[in-house]
Amino acid sequence: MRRAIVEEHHILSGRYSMSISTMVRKQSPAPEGANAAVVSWVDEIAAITLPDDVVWCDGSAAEWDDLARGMVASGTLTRLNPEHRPYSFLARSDPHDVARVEDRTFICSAKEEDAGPTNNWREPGEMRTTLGRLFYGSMRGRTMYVLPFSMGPLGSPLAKLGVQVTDSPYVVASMGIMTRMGTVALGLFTDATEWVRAVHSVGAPLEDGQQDVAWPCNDTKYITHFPESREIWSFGSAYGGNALLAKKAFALRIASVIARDEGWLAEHMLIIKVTNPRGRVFHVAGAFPSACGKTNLAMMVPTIPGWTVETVGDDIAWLGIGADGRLRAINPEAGFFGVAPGTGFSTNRTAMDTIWGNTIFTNVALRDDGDVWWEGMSDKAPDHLTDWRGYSWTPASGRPAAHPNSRFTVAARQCPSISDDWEDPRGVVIDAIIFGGRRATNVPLVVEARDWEHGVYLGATISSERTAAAEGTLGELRRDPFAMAPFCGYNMADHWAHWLSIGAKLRKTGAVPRMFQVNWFRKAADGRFLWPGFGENSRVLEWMLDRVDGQVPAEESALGLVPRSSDLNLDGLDIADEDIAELFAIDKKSWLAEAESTERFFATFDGRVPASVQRQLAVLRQKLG
Ligand code: GTP
Ligand code: SPV
Ligand code: MN
Repeated sequence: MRRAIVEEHHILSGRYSMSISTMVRKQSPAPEGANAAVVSWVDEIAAITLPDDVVWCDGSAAEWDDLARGMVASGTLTRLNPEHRPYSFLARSDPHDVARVEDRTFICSAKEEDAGPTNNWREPGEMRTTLGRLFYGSMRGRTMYVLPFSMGPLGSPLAKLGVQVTDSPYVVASMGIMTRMGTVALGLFTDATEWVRAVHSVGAPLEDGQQDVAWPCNDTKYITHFPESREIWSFGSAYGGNALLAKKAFALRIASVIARDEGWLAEHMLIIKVTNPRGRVFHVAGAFPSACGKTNLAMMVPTIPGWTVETVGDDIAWLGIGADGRLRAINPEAGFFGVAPGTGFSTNRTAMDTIWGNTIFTNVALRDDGDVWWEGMSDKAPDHLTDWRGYSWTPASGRPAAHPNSRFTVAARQCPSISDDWEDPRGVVIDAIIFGGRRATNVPLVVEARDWEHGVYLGATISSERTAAAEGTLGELRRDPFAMAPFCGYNMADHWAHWLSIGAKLRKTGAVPRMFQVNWFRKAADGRFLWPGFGENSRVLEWMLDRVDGQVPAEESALGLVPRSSDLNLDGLDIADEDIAELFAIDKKSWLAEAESTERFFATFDGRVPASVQRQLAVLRQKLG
């Protein structure tokens, strides 16, 4: 792949005989002792992208400060008022670069069927040609930063190493928060290390003397993955998962393929530690599609007495079977890239306390006092703001002040609810797995799977209303199996088969976690949410974990096991009986239609859906009667 690109650019440039070193104007030497394979890869990429300079990042605070100062000088960042938000910055992106671009995200496996119908596949050779053209000289006039990083606690047997190069200082600063990056990671590379290579360019080379813009990017975008060679090439965007390649591109798309090959799971899941009033500790992993409540559940403050929830991770979990035969999980990330709108002291106090300082905010609104604001931070909007695009804003403006996908980037260690075991190199033992989605209708507040196979069916059939986390039509219902539709690097039906095989192994070791489906987002006919959500979701956690603990019986329904009406703890909650009934209502006609749609969805996999998953659909229809 890399060779193909190197040859391609030589052909394009007509400079076949020119040596690599003469093409990069200036190159800071690699740190002493840097792994030779990493060094030669960095040289190769520099020879393609032709940056003015190459800088190896050490991950130090001084380096971060320098970068931030540079970005303030160049207009990329605005320093927030330190009295309100110390050491914090606001970035305003290009208005066309505000979310993941799923239709520009490609899986370039050798075989098309290995990408499957939920991914955009491109023939690897064809994509190499395209990338060769795009990346040739794409970093001219800019600095190429080299970021060695570890996903997972340094040295954990479950962690994986990667190197990203990028020409965006904003990406460097963000990756410094989101991953364990720099000298500490570089020191872990050996000749035997299998590491992920990630190349990122904003695709905006600068001619000599050309004035830069605050947020360079390119209308042409390619977020490209080569699962077999564990490589990522991302062009044209500096936003979120498009550009922070350790996150979705590596820790999910590439890692899911590594996990399939090695017998573990890379999932779009939060991880929490929950302690019940009897002092029993549980760990729960939960898959919810983008902007459907992972960060909020990960940081929730229970409203019911005696329960505590602590945070292990808010977006990604790597799960494998431990030496003890149990399912164990690590959070491969070191920070949170959290949705700002809707985050306030009444909904997510823990997040508000986490982002007190040392935080990069992107596309939120700026208050006149130099602090930040977004919809949902407080009930009443300030009288005047500067909106996410830099325009003057008042409550009468009739448009959101913060972009709906505006985000905060902050270190996990700043989170007051961070769990003492969040960096346990062995991972935490998972007792329960939750699948959620954003469904105004049909899906009950909570359902327990009858067994692992049924749980896999529940995961496989998640549908959810589209959010602002990706470009697309808001609110449109879409299939998002395991909340992984945009993130599974291989055929989704094979992913279900892989889950079934993990379940079969766990059954042998006698330790199968319970599985549940939840929906915080069911709405009444008048459009309001039926369930108060946020901290009140602890009531649902209580029922689920009492089930795990063998404390309560459950009732059979067509969809799975549901709470007896007396078992869901509603003490102190002001909620109408009719709303509770509506939260658990199962409408036979809608569910038969849902089964119909599931059958059509399964048919898109050309016979690859595992028989056991197909069987669950037949069972559902039979139970609906
Ligand atoms: P990604 O980072 O995109 O993967 O999102 P996420 O799954 O972490 O979602 P997050 O917790 O950031 O929530 C997204 C939006 O849903 C925010 O605006 C939240 O305020 C809102 N939200 C989260 N939990 C609840 C809930 O229980 N009820 C309601 N009504 N809204 C919620
Ligand atoms: C998501 O969209 O699920 C996110 C944000 O967590 S991003 O990192 O942009 O993918
Ligand atoms: Mn996410």
